[in-house]
Amino acid sequence: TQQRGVTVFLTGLSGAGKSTIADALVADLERDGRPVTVLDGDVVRTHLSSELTFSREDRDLNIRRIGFVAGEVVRHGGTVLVAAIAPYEAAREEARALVEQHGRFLLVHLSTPLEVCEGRDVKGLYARARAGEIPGFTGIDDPYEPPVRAELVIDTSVTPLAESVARIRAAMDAATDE
Ligand code: GGZ
Repeated sequence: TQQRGVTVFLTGLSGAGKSTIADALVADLERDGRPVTVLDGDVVRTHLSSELTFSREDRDLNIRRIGFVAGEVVRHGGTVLVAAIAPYEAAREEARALVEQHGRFLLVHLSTPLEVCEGRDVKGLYARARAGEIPGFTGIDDPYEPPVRAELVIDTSVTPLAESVARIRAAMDAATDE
């Protein structure tokens, strides 16, 4: 029988480690000959959601679109990796519902503290947000609602990358075996 599709949804602040873990997980999956569709917030906002702002309504629409695409891929047994801030609980649960019609959904909360994300400031966005140049920046003057029911919670300031990847792989294997 065809393997059951699965979506791994990485949620967390900017700089929490979503893209880093996504890249490492993709390499790990492809080493095992398992193709994966990546829906990264940054990339989705270039190709699928280019007209959207960072208002609550637009963030929610962005996550709804991601959930729809993920559901379509999972429907055919595919593997999807989402990396998006997705700050609102209701939108994440909508995405879960869209995917769970067709397969498994694993919400992974990257709980890396704001202080650490801001300290990393890879793209200098937090500095710009603090300076008032990016109004409505998540964690600064826009909310992030911590997930109520995440399958995994990983703080990347204390968990090595290889361990994060291994924990997610184990959860994926358990989910698709059932
Ligand atoms: C949060 C913002 C904002 C605001 C631009 N708030 O770390 P990055 O830079 O490279 O990735 C972030 C990305 C967030 O897009 P998402 O699609 O994941 O967000 S959501 O799920 O809320 O729709 C960040 C950048 O866009 N960025 N302005 N105001 N992040």
